[in-house]
Amino acid sequence: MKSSLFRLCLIKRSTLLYWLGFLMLGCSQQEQAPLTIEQLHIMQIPPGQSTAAAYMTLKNNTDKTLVLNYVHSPIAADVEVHRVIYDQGMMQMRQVQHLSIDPGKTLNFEPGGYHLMLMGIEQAPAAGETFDISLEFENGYAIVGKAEVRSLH
Ligand SMILES: [Cu+2]
Repeated sequence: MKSSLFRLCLIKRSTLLYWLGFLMLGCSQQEQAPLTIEQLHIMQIPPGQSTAAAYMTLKNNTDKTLVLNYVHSPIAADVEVHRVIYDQGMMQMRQVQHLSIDPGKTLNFEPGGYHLMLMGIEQAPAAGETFDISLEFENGYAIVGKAEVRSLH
């Protein structure tokens, strides 16, 4: 009698641990990344061209302003944040030194607006290939995005 009661206790404890583990797993899966990069891509680079503009959707999931400090990619000598502006009807590109993204906000990098300017590309990736672009923020946060090379056709 005594031993069967003991066994019952053991079963209950293991069941409890099982459910606790399940709950903790559920929580960690729901935890959101501080930053989300979507649709990161460049258009296929024509022969002889060593620069390319990269586009993406960047979302700041934190409750703090994120300031982008440094961008780099193994395929480019240099990567700058640019913004297209119109000055007296003339289209110009300006470098943005410290791009900030407000808490909870989404920033679209798109033609005619913000873009990442990849310069000094020696070996242009082919359409369908992917390559890394790393983003580093003032608070020490860093993220690597996979950029897709989209076909011009
Ligand atoms: Cu540019």
